[in-house]
Amino acid sequence: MRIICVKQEEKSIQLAVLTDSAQIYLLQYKSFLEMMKEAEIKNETCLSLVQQAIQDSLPIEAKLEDLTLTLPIQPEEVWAAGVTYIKSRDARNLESKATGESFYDKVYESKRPELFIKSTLHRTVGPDEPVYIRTDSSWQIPEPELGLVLSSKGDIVGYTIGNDMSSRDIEGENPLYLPQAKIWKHSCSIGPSIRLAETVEDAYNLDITCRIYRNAEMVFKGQANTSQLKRKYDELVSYLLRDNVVFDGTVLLTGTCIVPDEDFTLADGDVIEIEISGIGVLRNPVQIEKNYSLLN
Ligand code: DO4
Ligand code: MG
Repeated sequence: MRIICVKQEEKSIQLAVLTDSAQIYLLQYKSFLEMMKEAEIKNETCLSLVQQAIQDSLPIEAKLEDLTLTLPIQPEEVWAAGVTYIKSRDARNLESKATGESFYDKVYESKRPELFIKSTLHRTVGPDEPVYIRTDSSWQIPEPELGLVLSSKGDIVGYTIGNDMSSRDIEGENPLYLPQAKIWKHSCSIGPSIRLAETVEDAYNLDITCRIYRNAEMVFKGQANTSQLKRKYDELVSYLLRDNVVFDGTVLLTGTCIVPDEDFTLADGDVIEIEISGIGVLRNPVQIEKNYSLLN
């Protein structure tokens, strides 16, 4: 059972459910957050609200491909975990030209995970919206990641796909530059759906595929599986909750397990596709923002 958000005329949005048999039912909620609130008030799960709604209505005629989807949730904050897969640890060591035991080696093994704030709602885009590349970086990649959709108490209510767009040269130059290597306008995308947690059989066995196209030709393809994750989701969430304020609908990205080759950098006009089994395909074109301001 997947929740999508459909863009309708006059820019209004409508929540809907996509069943495993590809039927689409409109829900009475304007947003995932509104549905979460109602589930909390009624002391029910989002799944039971959705099941009741399906029972009481008929699917719409339109197919998924006929609809314009938008962000499936409007998260106030998107957080991310780092160096949770061996692939990421090795990539960080390479880009920072680490010699001997590095901070990345240490954090991969440490009890405390690396967590950082990745994005806010206004920096985050949904399916088919452009992600931007920085104008002051010459080594940029998408990071395909499984996203946990959380309640304010830290319950995992669903799973989505996230793209943690990253600048490898800025990150590699100095780890203190991490916020600049990770956060800028349109540097994060989320979607296309949220699979409700109760409908995921095994969240540690999800295939992740990333494809990048340039002039309609595939220039990169990488595949991995969440079984390769070094940590547990609850462990990441428990550190996020420590002495913190977590909003309903916070998305926590769980780290990248796919990294393009060393000589690859994104270019204006590329198209990124990230697919996770049971969630869908998050597709975003890559752009340089037209009205950027570079001060020096
Ligand atoms: O330490 C840098 C960030 C790593 C990251 O974003 C990841 O592993 O996905
Ligand atoms: Mg990442």
